[in-house]
Amino acid sequence: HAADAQRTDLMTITRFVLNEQSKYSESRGDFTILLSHIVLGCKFVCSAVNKAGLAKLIGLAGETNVQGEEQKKLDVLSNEVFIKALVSSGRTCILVSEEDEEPTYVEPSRRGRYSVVFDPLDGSSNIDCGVSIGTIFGIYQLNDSHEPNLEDVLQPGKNMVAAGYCLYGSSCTLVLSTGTGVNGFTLDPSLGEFILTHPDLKIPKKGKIYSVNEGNAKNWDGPTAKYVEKCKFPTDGSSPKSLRYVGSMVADVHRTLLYGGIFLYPGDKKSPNGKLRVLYEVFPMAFLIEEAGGQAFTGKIRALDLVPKKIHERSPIFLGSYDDVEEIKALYAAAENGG
Ligand code: P6P
Repeated sequence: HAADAQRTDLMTITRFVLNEQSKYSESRGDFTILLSHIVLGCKFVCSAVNKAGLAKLIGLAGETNVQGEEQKKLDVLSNEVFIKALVSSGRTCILVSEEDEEPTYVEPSRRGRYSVVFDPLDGSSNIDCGVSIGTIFGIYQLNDSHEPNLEDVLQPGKNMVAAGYCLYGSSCTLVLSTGTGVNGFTLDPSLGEFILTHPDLKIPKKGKIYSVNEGNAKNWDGPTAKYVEKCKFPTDGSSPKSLRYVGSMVADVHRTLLYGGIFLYPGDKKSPNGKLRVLYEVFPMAFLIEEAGGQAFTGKIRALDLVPKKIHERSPIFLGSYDDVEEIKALYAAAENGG
């Protein structure tokens, strides 16, 4: 009867989070309400992404975002859906989106205690060729009801109360942590519900995969170049690592979380801070990887200790299996000490 029990005992993401939050006596269900609106946004984007090719949603919207990249209609749509869903939850006060140059300050009558930083459709340059893309989000909580200001979101990632991503790939998978481990939920389209499919995810301590854009090798600094060289030509008699690089952060990080290994987006001579954004790419992924037992490093410090100065600032990032990140930390430390 175990199989029957499982089939009828559907652990949806809402039920899972309610169970988790009910452990905190002061919880009034606000976080659960906020999360249900994020989930609504993910369901909408999942549906739109799956129909994009048919609904001719692809193609340029003509506008450009803060990155100067041309926005695709799906970007614009996804951003609007998430902003509206988050405001209508009545639980947010500041929203920072990769698509908007300025933060959105929620008007007082609809304000709540949470700030959400998010990339509504990361990897969007891959939309037209059908490669997996995703939504990434991080959540900060204001600890009192002061007038929200930029300082409330220029916080180190370790102050986040939750983080997650939704991968729009062969299936639609939402991976979430509220600070007590990592859990994965897969959308069952027939129910329109995210069902718990990956309970208590832990990243392998060491992996056999490295994930980096080798096309930037010419500009890498010493420690990154040395590390990648060791992946390809190990000196300890071990086999070379495999290279897997999708070029869509959510896809590359999801594979790293499940299979182990290391994902690198280093800084280089051309872009000393790399390409990935601190608030809504580096922090949420670092939060999840650490909660799953891995590490996330900027080349100088623990990624979650970084204190951002601007909402769209970038940072180099090396994240993944504990032992693999430890190796590149040692190379940066040696370079620091003139090694
Ligand atoms: P590159 C996608 O545009 C993105 O922001 C991330 O999703 C991805 O990890 C990275 O850029 C890929 O960048 O320079 O390797 O194409």
